[in-house]
Amino acid sequence: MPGFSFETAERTHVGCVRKLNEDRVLSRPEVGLWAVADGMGGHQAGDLASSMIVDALSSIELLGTGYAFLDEVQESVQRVNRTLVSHARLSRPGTVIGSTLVALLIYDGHFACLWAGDSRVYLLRDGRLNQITRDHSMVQELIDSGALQRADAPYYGRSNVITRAVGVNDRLALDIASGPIQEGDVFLLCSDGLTGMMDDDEIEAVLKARTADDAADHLLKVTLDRGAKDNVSLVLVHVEPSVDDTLRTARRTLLA
Ligand SMILES: [Mn+2]
Repeated sequence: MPGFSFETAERTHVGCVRKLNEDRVLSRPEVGLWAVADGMGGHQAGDLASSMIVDALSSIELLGTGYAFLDEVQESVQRVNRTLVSHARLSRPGTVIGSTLVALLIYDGHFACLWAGDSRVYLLRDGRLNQITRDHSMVQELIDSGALQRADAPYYGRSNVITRAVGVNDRLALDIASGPIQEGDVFLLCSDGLTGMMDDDEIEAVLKARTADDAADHLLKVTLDRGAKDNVSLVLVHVEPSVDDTLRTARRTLLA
Protein backbone atom coordinates (compact mmCIF):
# COMPACT_ATOMS: atom_id res chain seq x y z
CA MET A 1 0.00 0.00 0.00
CA PRO A 2 1.66 3.25 -1.10
CA GLY A 3 1.64 6.11 1.37
CA PHE A 4 -0.05 9.41 0.68
CA SER A 5 0.61 12.99 1.66
CA PHE A 6 -1.80 15.91 1.54
CA GLU A 7 -1.51 19.41 0.18
CA THR A 8 -4.27 21.40 1.81
CA ALA A 9 -5.67 24.93 1.74
CA GLU A 10 -8.53 26.40 3.71
CA ARG A 11 -10.37 29.72 3.63
CA THR A 12 -13.26 31.21 5.58
CA HIS A 13 -14.74 34.66 4.98
CA VAL A 14 -17.68 36.62 6.37
CA GLY A 15 -18.82 37.48 2.81
CA CYS A 16 -20.22 40.80 1.59
CA VAL A 17 -23.54 41.02 3.44
CA ARG A 18 -23.41 39.31 6.85
CA LYS A 19 -21.87 41.01 9.88
CA LEU A 20 -20.65 37.85 11.59
CA ASN A 21 -18.86 34.79 10.27
CA GLU A 22 -20.60 31.75 11.80
CA ASP A 23 -18.67 29.28 9.60
CA ARG A 24 -15.66 27.43 10.96
CA VAL A 25 -13.04 25.32 9.20
CA LEU A 26 -10.65 22.67 10.47
CA SER A 27 -7.55 21.33 8.70
CA ARG A 28 -5.39 18.64 10.36
CA PRO A 29 -3.42 16.93 7.57
CA GLU A 30 -1.11 15.35 10.18
CA VAL A 31 -4.08 13.35 11.51
CA GLY A 32 -6.10 13.09 8.29
CA LEU A 33 -9.10 15.12 9.44
CA TRP A 34 -10.75 18.16 7.86
CA ALA A 35 -14.11 19.83 8.46
CA VAL A 36 -16.44 22.71 7.63
CA ALA A 37 -19.24 23.74 10.01
CA ASP A 38 -21.85 26.38 9.14
CA GLY A 39 -23.50 27.69 12.30
CA MET A 40 -26.98 29.15 12.58
CA GLY A 41 -29.08 30.77 15.25
CA GLY A 42 -28.05 34.42 15.37
CA HIS A 43 -27.03 36.36 18.48
CA GLN A 44 -23.65 34.57 18.40
CA ALA A 45 -25.38 31.20 18.89
CA GLY A 46 -24.47 29.82 15.46
CA ASP A 47 -20.95 30.97 16.04
CA LEU A 48 -20.94 28.99 19.28
CA ALA A 49 -22.28 25.82 17.67
CA SER A 50 -19.78 25.70 14.79
CA SER A 51 -16.90 26.62 17.14
CA MET A 52 -17.81 23.83 19.57
CA ILE A 53 -17.79 21.24 16.78
CA VAL A 54 -14.45 22.35 15.39
CA ASP A 55 -12.92 22.58 18.89
CA ALA A 56 -14.07 19.03 19.66
CA LEU A 57 -12.56 17.71 16.42
CA SER A 58 -9.33 19.66 17.09
CA SER A 59 -8.54 17.53 20.13
CA ILE A 60 -9.02 14.09 18.57
CA GLU A 61 -5.85 12.01 18.73
CA LEU A 62 -4.63 9.70 16.01
CA LEU A 63 -6.07 6.25 16.75
CA GLY A 64 -4.96 2.74 15.90
CA THR A 65 -7.58 1.81 13.29
CA GLY A 66 -9.81 3.57 10.80
CA TYR A 67 -12.91 2.32 12.60
CA ALA A 68 -11.69 3.66 15.96
CA PHE A 69 -10.91 7.00 14.31
CA LEU A 70 -14.38 7.23 12.73
CA ASP A 71 -16.04 6.19 16.01
CA GLU A 72 -14.16 8.86 17.91
CA VAL A 73 -15.18 11.58 15.44
CA GLN A 74 -18.83 10.47 15.57
CA GLU A 75 -18.82 10.32 19.37
CA SER A 76 -17.28 13.81 19.59
CA VAL A 77 -20.00 15.22 17.36
CA GLN A 78 -22.71 13.43 19.36
CA ARG A 79 -21.32 14.92 22.59
CA VAL A 80 -21.48 18.42 21.06
CA ASN A 81 -25.03 17.68 19.88
CA ARG A 82 -26.14 16.75 23.40
CA THR A 83 -24.50 19.84 24.89
CA LEU A 84 -26.11 22.17 22.34
CA VAL A 85 -29.57 20.60 22.75
CA SER A 86 -29.48 20.98 26.53
CA HIS A 87 -28.09 24.50 26.18
CA ALA A 88 -31.02 25.44 23.92
CA ARG A 89 -33.51 23.95 26.45
CA LEU A 90 -32.19 26.32 29.10
CA SER A 91 -32.60 29.28 26.75
CA ARG A 92 -35.74 31.04 25.52
CA PRO A 93 -38.33 28.67 23.97
CA GLY A 94 -37.70 28.15 20.28
CA THR A 95 -34.00 28.91 20.57
CA VAL A 96 -31.93 27.02 18.02
CA ILE A 97 -28.19 26.72 18.46
CA GLY A 98 -27.17 24.55 15.56
CA SER A 99 -24.62 23.97 12.87
CA THR A 100 -24.12 21.93 9.74
CA LEU A 101 -21.08 19.71 9.58
CA VAL A 102 -19.07 18.01 6.88
CA ALA A 103 -16.00 16.10 8.01
CA LEU A 104 -13.47 14.25 5.87
CA LEU A 105 -11.32 11.53 7.42
CA ILE A 106 -8.49 9.81 5.58
CA TYR A 107 -6.85 6.76 7.06
CA ASP A 108 -4.77 3.97 5.56
CA GLY A 109 -5.73 4.59 1.93
CA HIS A 110 -9.44 5.18 2.57
CA PHE A 111 -11.66 8.19 3.11
CA ALA A 112 -14.90 8.65 5.02
CA CYS A 113 -17.16 11.70 4.89
CA LEU A 114 -19.77 12.31 7.51
CA TRP A 115 -22.29 15.06 7.49
CA ALA A 116 -25.48 16.74 8.64
CA GLY A 117 -27.04 19.65 6.78
CA ASP A 118 -26.25 21.29 3.44
CA SER A 119 -22.50 21.80 3.61
CA ARG A 120 -20.89 19.56 1.00
CA VAL A 121 -17.96 17.37 0.09
CA TYR A 122 -16.97 17.06 -3.57
CA LEU A 123 -14.36 14.75 -5.07
CA LEU A 124 -12.52 15.55 -8.28
CA ARG A 125 -11.21 12.22 -9.61
CA ASP A 126 -9.98 11.42 -13.12
CA GLY A 127 -11.06 14.88 -14.27
CA ARG A 128 -14.67 14.60 -13.07
CA LEU A 129 -16.26 16.37 -10.12
CA ASN A 130 -18.74 14.37 -8.02
CA GLN A 131 -20.70 15.45 -4.98
CA ILE A 132 -20.05 12.84 -2.28
CA THR A 133 -22.56 14.19 0.24
CA ARG A 134 -26.30 14.56 -0.22
CA ASP A 135 -27.81 17.77 1.19
CA HIS A 136 -30.21 17.49 4.11
CA SER A 137 -32.33 20.33 2.82
CA MET A 138 -35.87 21.16 1.79
CA VAL A 139 -34.69 21.61 -1.81
CA GLN A 140 -33.09 18.14 -1.92
CA GLU A 141 -36.25 16.56 -0.46
CA LEU A 142 -38.41 18.25 -3.11
CA ILE A 143 -36.04 17.08 -5.85
CA ASP A 144 -36.10 13.52 -4.45
CA SER A 145 -39.90 13.51 -4.37
CA GLY A 146 -40.10 14.80 -7.94
CA ALA A 147 -41.81 18.06 -6.93
CA LEU A 148 -38.86 20.20 -8.04
CA GLN A 149 -36.53 19.90 -11.04
CA ARG A 150 -32.84 20.10 -10.21
CA ALA A 151 -32.42 22.86 -12.82
CA ASP A 152 -35.02 24.98 -11.01
CA ALA A 153 -33.44 24.51 -7.58
CA PRO A 154 -31.32 27.72 -7.70
CA TYR A 155 -34.53 29.75 -8.13
CA TYR A 156 -36.42 28.07 -5.30
CA GLY A 157 -37.13 30.66 -2.60
CA ARG A 158 -36.45 28.64 0.53
CA SER A 159 -33.12 27.26 -0.60
CA ASN A 160 -31.59 27.85 2.85
CA VAL A 161 -33.96 25.59 4.80
CA ILE A 162 -32.09 22.54 6.09
CA THR A 163 -33.65 19.38 7.49
CA ARG A 164 -30.80 18.16 9.68
CA ALA A 165 -28.12 19.83 11.79
CA VAL A 166 -25.97 19.32 14.86
CA GLY A 167 -27.68 20.76 17.97
CA VAL A 168 -31.32 20.55 16.88
CA ASN A 169 -32.59 17.13 18.02
CA ASP A 170 -31.77 14.68 20.82
CA ARG A 171 -31.12 12.07 18.20
CA LEU A 172 -28.66 13.11 15.51
CA ALA A 173 -28.16 10.82 12.52
CA LEU A 174 -24.91 11.49 10.69
CA ASP A 175 -24.75 10.20 7.12
CA ILE A 176 -21.54 8.53 6.04
CA ALA A 177 -19.96 7.86 2.64
CA SER A 178 -16.61 6.12 2.22
CA GLY A 179 -14.23 4.59 -0.29
CA PRO A 180 -10.59 4.18 -1.31
CA ILE A 181 -8.47 7.22 -2.16
CA GLN A 182 -6.09 7.46 -5.08
CA GLU A 183 -3.22 9.70 -6.07
CA GLY A 184 -4.50 12.88 -7.74
CA ASP A 185 -7.80 12.98 -5.84
CA VAL A 186 -8.95 16.47 -4.89
CA PHE A 187 -11.50 16.80 -2.07
CA LEU A 188 -13.43 20.03 -1.58
CA LEU A 189 -15.38 20.66 1.63
CA CYS A 190 -17.52 23.79 1.56
CA SER A 191 -20.41 25.68 3.09
CA ASP A 192 -23.47 26.74 1.08
CA GLY A 193 -21.95 30.22 0.84
CA LEU A 194 -19.78 28.82 -1.96
CA THR A 195 -22.29 26.57 -3.72
CA GLY A 196 -24.90 29.32 -3.59
CA MET A 197 -22.66 31.53 -5.74
CA MET A 198 -20.90 29.03 -8.05
CA ASP A 199 -22.26 25.99 -9.87
CA ASP A 200 -20.59 22.57 -10.06
CA ASP A 201 -19.18 23.06 -13.58
CA GLU A 202 -17.47 26.29 -12.56
CA ILE A 203 -16.03 24.68 -9.44
CA GLU A 204 -14.79 21.69 -11.48
CA ALA A 205 -12.98 23.97 -13.93
CA VAL A 206 -11.17 25.76 -11.09
CA LEU A 207 -10.15 22.56 -9.28
CA LYS A 208 -8.82 20.93 -12.46
CA ALA A 209 -6.47 23.74 -13.36
CA ARG A 210 -4.93 24.88 -10.09
CA THR A 211 -2.94 23.93 -7.01
CA ALA A 212 -4.80 23.76 -3.68
CA ASP A 213 -3.72 27.23 -2.55
CA ASP A 214 -4.37 28.83 -5.92
CA ALA A 215 -7.79 27.16 -6.30
CA ALA A 216 -8.80 28.22 -2.77
CA ASP A 217 -7.93 31.85 -3.54
CA HIS A 218 -9.77 31.73 -6.84
CA LEU A 219 -12.98 30.14 -5.49
CA LEU A 220 -13.11 32.73 -2.71
CA LYS A 221 -12.42 35.60 -5.10
CA VAL A 222 -15.18 34.60 -7.53
CA THR A 223 -17.66 34.24 -4.65
CA LEU A 224 -16.78 37.68 -3.25
CA ASP A 225 -16.81 39.29 -6.72
CA ARG A 226 -20.39 38.02 -7.09
CA GLY A 227 -21.48 39.61 -3.83
CA ALA A 228 -21.15 36.67 -1.38
CA LYS A 229 -24.56 36.82 0.31
CA ASP A 230 -23.52 34.32 2.98
CA ASN A 231 -20.39 33.38 4.92
CA VAL A 232 -18.17 31.34 2.62
CA SER A 233 -15.84 28.54 3.69
CA LEU A 234 -13.84 25.91 1.87
CA VAL A 235 -11.17 23.31 2.52
CA LEU A 236 -9.17 21.70 -0.27
CA VAL A 237 -7.26 18.43 0.11
CA HIS A 238 -4.98 17.24 -2.69
CA VAL A 239 -3.95 13.60 -2.34
CA GLU A 240 -0.32 13.13 -3.36
CA PRO A 241 2.25 10.34 -3.07
CA SER A 242 4.10 10.44 0.23
CA VAL A 243 7.45 12.21 0.17
CA ASP A 244 9.16 8.96 1.23
CA ASP A 245 7.71 7.10 -1.75
CA THR A 246 8.73 9.89 -4.12
CA LEU A 247 12.32 9.78 -2.82
CA ARG A 248 12.40 6.01 -3.03
CA THR A 249 11.23 6.11 -6.65
CA ALA A 250 13.79 8.81 -7.48
CA ARG A 251 16.58 6.77 -5.89
CA ARG A 252 15.55 3.69 -7.82
CA THR A 253 15.57 5.70 -11.00
CA LEU A 254 19.06 7.00 -10.27
CA LEU A 255 20.41 3.55 -9.49
CA ALA A 256 18.84 1.96 -12.53
MN1 LIG B 1 -24.27 29.22 5.12
